[in-house]
Parts: sequence; structure tokens; C-alpha cells
Amino acid sequence: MVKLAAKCIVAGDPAVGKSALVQMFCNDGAHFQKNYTLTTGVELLVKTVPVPETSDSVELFIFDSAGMELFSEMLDKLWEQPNAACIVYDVTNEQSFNNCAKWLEKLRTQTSGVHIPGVLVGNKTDLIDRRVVEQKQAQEWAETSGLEYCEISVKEMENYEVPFHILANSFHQLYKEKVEIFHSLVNWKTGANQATDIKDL
Ligand SMILES: Nc1nc2c(ncn2[C@@H]2O[C@H](COP(=O)(O)OP(=O)(O)OP(=O)(O)O)[C@@H](O)[C@H]2O)c(=O)[nH]1
Ligand SMILES: [Mg+2]
Repeated sequence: MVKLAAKCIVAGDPAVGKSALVQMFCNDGAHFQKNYTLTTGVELLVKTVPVPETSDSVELFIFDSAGMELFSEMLDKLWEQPNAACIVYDVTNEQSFNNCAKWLEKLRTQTSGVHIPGVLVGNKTDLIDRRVVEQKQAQEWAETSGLEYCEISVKEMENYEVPFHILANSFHQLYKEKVEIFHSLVNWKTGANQATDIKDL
């Protein structure tokens, strides 16, 4: 049984539903934040996510960040060295989708080129008549940007767990790959030593 810990940044424009999503996920669907309370810095929430078909788990340290520029400029220090990223937009707000590129860029400056698992989340799918960002368009952008993609409605409690499960699974997968590389290096080194011993006989 392995217990991993990952720092997960939640980013995106103001009022797209980041805090509503994080609260809903961490409260196991117990509460939907109907009123908008602007986040002015970062709120840290912690939740352990089990990895399917294993006895392993990932403890997610979720950093729910302010979307408003005035506050988001102060986030650099808090965003240092993330292990996973969740970029949220509102499917009824085109600007919030276009700005995802800016959020991704901001996140990438924190990872110094190291690949981290990321997911693009289209929220508020319950507002069917007001939708302006099509799924296909967002999915294509996510793919070309190296992100997973999902659509959710926090209000309707639809798929609100999916982004964090995707991130936990991807983080766990990366961990397994690193362990395999480590084992193959150890085996290679042991094999190389044995070959040297035989040669020395
Ligand atoms: N219709 C609908 N409204 C939602 C949904 N998710 C969140 N909201 C509403 O959107 C508003 C903004 O939500 P927040 O979670 O506070 O937004 P935020 O992204 O954290 O905003 P900042 O903290 O300013 O960056 C609130 O009134 C929420 O109730 C959803 O799935 N559907
Ligand atoms: Mg917020």
C-alpha cells in the first residue's frame, strides 16, 4: 500500500466555479455554494483519493486560487512546484475559455518544463441555453495542450469528482513509471556488476 501526496492547483477566471467545485468535492457532495464569494488568495483543502484497482491512495493538497487578476498576481509563491493542475472555465463564458491558455502558461512557469498531470474542466453544463463553448472545441484545445478534458456541473453534482480522480490516477501512474525506471536501473547496475565479477574470475 502506497500513500502519495500531491499539490494540486485549481486555476481559472473569476466566477467559473472553482471554489464551488473544490468545496463540493471535499464535502462529498454535501453542499453547493449558491452565492458567489470571491476568493482573495488561496484556500487549501485536503482530500485523499483512492486509486482504483490498487490499495494505493493519493492525498491531494488542493489549492483553490483566486481568479481575479489583482489577487492572482500574488499567487506565484503559493503556486511553486505543483504536482497537478486543474484549469476551470465556464461553458457559458467564452472569455473564460480563451483565458485558459494564459492560466496554463502561468502554471508552466512554475514547473520549469517538467510535465505534470493536468485537466481542463468545462463547468456549468446545466446552463444549456447559455452555452457558448462547444465540447469539441474545448476537447481539441485540451488535447493539443497536453491536458485531459471533462465537462461538469457542480450545481447538478454531475462529474464533480472526475477531475480530481483523473489527476490522482495520472499522478499515481507517473509514480509507477518512475519506480519501474528505478528498478530497471538497479537491475541493470546489478547485472553490470555480476558481468564484471564473472570477467574478473
Ligand atoms: N449554474 C451553475 N452555477 C454554478 C456552477 N458552479 C458554480 N456556480 C456558481 O458560480 C458562481 C461562482 O462560483 P465560485 O465557485 O465562487 O467561483 P470561483 O471560480 O471560485 O471565483 P473566484 O474565487 O473569484 O476566482 C457562484 O454563484 C456559484 O454558485 C454550476 O455548475 N452551475
Ligand atoms: Mg473562488
